[in-house]
Amino acid sequence: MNLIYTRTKTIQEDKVSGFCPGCMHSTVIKLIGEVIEELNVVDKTCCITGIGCCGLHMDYIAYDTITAPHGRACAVATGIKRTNPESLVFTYQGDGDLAAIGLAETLSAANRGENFTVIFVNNGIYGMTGGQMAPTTLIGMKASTAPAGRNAKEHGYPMHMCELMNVLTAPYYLVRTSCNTPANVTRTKNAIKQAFKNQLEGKGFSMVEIVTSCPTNWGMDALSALDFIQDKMLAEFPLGVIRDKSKEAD
Ligand SMILES: Cc1ncc(C[n+]2csc(CCOP(=O)(O)OP(=O)(O)O)c2C)c(N)n1
Repeated sequence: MNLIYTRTKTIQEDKVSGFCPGCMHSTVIKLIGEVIEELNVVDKTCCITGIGCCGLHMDYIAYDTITAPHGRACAVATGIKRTNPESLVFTYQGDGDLAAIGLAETLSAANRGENFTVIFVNNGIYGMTGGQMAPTTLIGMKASTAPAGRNAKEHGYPMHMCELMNVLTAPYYLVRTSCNTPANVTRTKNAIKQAFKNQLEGKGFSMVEIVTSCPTNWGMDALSALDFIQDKMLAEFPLGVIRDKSKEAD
């Protein structure tokens, strides 16, 4: 029999994922691991995780991780990358971590054009703490802190992080993908690989925003959550390359 797939060695075999059914953190972690392995940089990779479900994978991956205080992943990554310029450094953050408590650190690192990669897992809600409203929660979407649904007058509008960064001069590569279909999973892997390659070539700051689901806190089963991504999340957060400086004329 031909071997057509093997599990990435960056995920330890004897550990079991603690993610809820339908949670896409495990998909994204697998993709990151495959890319790290394909680029042959397992031994020089350091992941800075945010606080939240996004940090749960640190127990079962085979490359180095550091957990930053809530929201401070980009500040910690700045220090790690500047002192270890040969390492592949990336942050792995949820929307609460990256766009709420960590907004200043995130935008400041992007504005400085730090040479690391941000993997931003946007599930539209605070996952770990029980479904509080995040900056990316959709209008009308219920959250434990907005039981009647988000309304713009009281809570403001969903925040588009790629577009916000796109007004800054420094960022090199800004892309939004999803994992709701097999084709989008492949696109996400390609985007992560491109972002990591940019860093290894010293090009500066890249962010891959991945629109995902949180079936548990959305109050849905995993399949309904896929429909919700397609119909609602992607209407608010359109997929595509927002900036790619490698394609710009000199
Ligand atoms: C300074 C601080 N404030 C609040 C918390 C509580 N807290 C833990 S995780 C979390 C939200 C995480 O949500 P998100 O970043 O969207 O990640 P997810 O769990 O959805 O992956 C919060 C508010 C904390 N740990 N530290």
